[in-house]
Formats: sequence, C-alpha cells, structure tokens
Amino acid sequence: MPQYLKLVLYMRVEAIVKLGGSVITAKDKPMIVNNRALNRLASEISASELEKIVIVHGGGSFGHPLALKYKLNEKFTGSEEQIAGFTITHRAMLKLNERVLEALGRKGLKVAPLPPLAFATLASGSLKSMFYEPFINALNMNLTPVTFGDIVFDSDRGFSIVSGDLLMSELSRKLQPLKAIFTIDVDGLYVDDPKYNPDVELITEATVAEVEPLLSRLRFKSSDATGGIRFKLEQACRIACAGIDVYIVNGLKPGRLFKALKGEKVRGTLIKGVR
Ligand code: IP8
Repeated sequence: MPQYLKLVLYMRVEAIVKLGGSVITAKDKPMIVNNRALNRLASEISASELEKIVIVHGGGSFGHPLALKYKLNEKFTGSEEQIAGFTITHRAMLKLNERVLEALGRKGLKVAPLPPLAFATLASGSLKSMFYEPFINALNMNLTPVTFGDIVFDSDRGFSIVSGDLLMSELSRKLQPLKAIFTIDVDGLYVDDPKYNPDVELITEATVAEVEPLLSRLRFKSSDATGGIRFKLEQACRIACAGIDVYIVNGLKPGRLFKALKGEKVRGTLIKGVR
C-alpha cells in the first residue's frame, strides 16, 4: 500500500485556522465576498510558510441568510421549499468555497477542498459521524485541506447546519494541531459586546475555567444560523480542553493572523490549552 494511504499523520499539524464568515464576506450584503480581507488573509497564511495547516471557513452572507430563510436548522417538514433550500444553501457555500480556494491558490497554496455534506452527519444538530481520512491523506500529500460550514444530513431532523466552529473543534481533537486560530471581526473576547460598549476591555489571556462562566453572561444576540459567539466560545473551550492553545484574533486587521500563525505577540485573546 502506498505510504500516503495509511491513516497516520506524518508531521504534526502546525495550525488549524478559521476564516470567519463575518471577515471574508460583506456581512450585510448577501453573497458578496470581502475580497480585500480574503486576499490579505490568504497572503498572511502563505507568508507564514507553515507547511501543515487546515483551513475552515464560515458561511457569512452566503450561508446564514439562506439557512434562516429556508429554516434549515429546524426539523425537515417535507416541504418542497426546504428541499430547494437545502440545495440552494449548499451551492451558495460551494460558491464561497470556490472564491476562498481561488484566493489561496493565487498565493501559491495547494489545496484539497472537502465539503462537509460528503464527510459528516449530525443527529439533532450534534456531530454523529465524520470521515477524517481525506484530511489525513491531504496533509500527508502536502495539500492544505479547506472545509467550511455547510448543510449536512441529520438523522433526527433531516438536515442541519454544521458550523465551521464545530468542525474546528472536531478536527482539532482528532488532528491535534499545535494551535487553533479563529479570525473574527473584532479584536477578541470581551466581557461585553464592543460594538455597543466601546469602553469594554479586551480579555488578552484566559483559561477555560475563566471563559466558561462568561458564556452564561454573554448578552450578545445571535442573528446567525449556528449560535454565534457563544457557540464559537464553547467550541474554543473544547479545543483548549484537548490541550491546544486557541487564539481569537481580528481578521479585518492586517497582520494579526500572520502573527498568531508565527507565534508572535499579537492583539487578541489566547485561551490556553489545558495541560
Ligand atoms: O459561519 C455556517 O457556518 P459558520 C454555514 O461557520 C451555513 O457557522 C451554511 C450557514
């Protein structure tokens, strides 16, 4: 059997990166890519010269408005409309994925696109099964796996949205990268929403034990289809509980992702891996 077909990772994954949907798309304009941010993030990833990374991207204005419109996170009622919405939403995510792949490709990354609809299933919105082999194969062949939040089959509801944040935590636990980085549209984790309370202080470093009580206090309202910042933080804590350092940085600010990838001091929040 050729070596690359064995289910063993030959080199440690250096980082798993989430390109936040609110960073790479224009939030309030349906199906519009934020080209400037996307191209810069692709440059920063390329300039970091890390060899083994996994990239996950969110849905932003491609995925969330459609998922909400077609009620894809609610039980499948058998309606023609929901069925149509299933296909429309997946195709919208494929379109966004294509734009991400193009941007990464232009910066010289060799990518392996992996759509969750074909490798993951859920049960009542929680992960039921996931096929990791393509990720391991891709990494062993020096390809960068690129996956994304998607609509997938759900054994209880018919189908559900799998968030890129859930994929970040599942892949982190399986692949054990050295670090996990979430890019979002603010500087990191705050005790309150900085968009409404400009005086609130950034949490620069925290343990899981310090973040967990914040989850219940968060007053950020989620207007997306996958649970917003609270769900993201829950997944960040799961990753940290697997012993992996988690960085949350502003993907709209030049250089932040690059610094986080390189392990340089960066403005953002570090949730320390539990060791
Ligand atoms: O932005 C959501 O992915 P996320 C994907 O990572 C869809 O939560 C289809 C809404």
